[in-house]
Amino acid sequence: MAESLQSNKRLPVLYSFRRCPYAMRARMAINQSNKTVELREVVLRDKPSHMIKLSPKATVPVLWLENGNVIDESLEVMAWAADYANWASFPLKTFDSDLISQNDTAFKFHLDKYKYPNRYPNSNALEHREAALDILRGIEASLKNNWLGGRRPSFTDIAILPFIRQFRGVDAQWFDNLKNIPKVILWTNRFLDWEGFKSVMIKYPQWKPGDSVTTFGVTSF
Ligand SMILES: N[C@@H](CCC(=O)N[C@@H](CS)C(=O)NCC(=O)O)C(=O)O
Repeated sequence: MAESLQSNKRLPVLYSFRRCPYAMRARMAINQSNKTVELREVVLRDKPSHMIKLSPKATVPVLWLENGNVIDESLEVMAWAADYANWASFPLKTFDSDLISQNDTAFKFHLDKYKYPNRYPNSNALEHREAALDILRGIEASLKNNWLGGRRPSFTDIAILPFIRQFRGVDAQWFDNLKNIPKVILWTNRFLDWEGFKSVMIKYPQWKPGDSVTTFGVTSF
């Protein structure tokens, strides 16, 4: 690895934040592809000026490609990674755009109001929990196998499960004992146990300019 770093060619750089669900899905997709990136762990209240220069909207993840192009939407980072995926064993391309956009709009909306009641004093957290649960009841009906895409985690699973993990995390005991979404409960817990998830949750210190390169990606599975 040291040799390639000494050459002129640098790796693509991923600005990421460990606990961000958008960054998680980007990291999982990269980890399931045959790509390697340089990981730069961001602290949201102290973002690197280089990241903001690349992407003034200043959300993570941000991917800075070798050719200078910038990808600053997590689904697009996933799509970039998926082009290089090992299709034979990983159906990363299985893509349910309706489920993903429902997740990124309605589910995320209700999740935030349930998870952060202090930020939304005029909202009723439990009403939003119920609305989010209603969405999960719909997913319950779509879950025919261990994963939405079949026997292995698909693009769609990876795109939405980090958010369902957050929903569960507010009150895991309540979630795990819900009676009407048994498949969703098993699916969410299967995700938490999945090596492809656990391996992207390793902790890294905050990146600072001048730090040595932290490589990320290319796992065998
Ligand atoms: N649509 C963006 C959303 C990314 C996003 O909102 N990330 C959050 C962290 S989870 C963020 O960076 N927020 C900026 C901040 O908190 O300063 C994507 O999919 O990449």
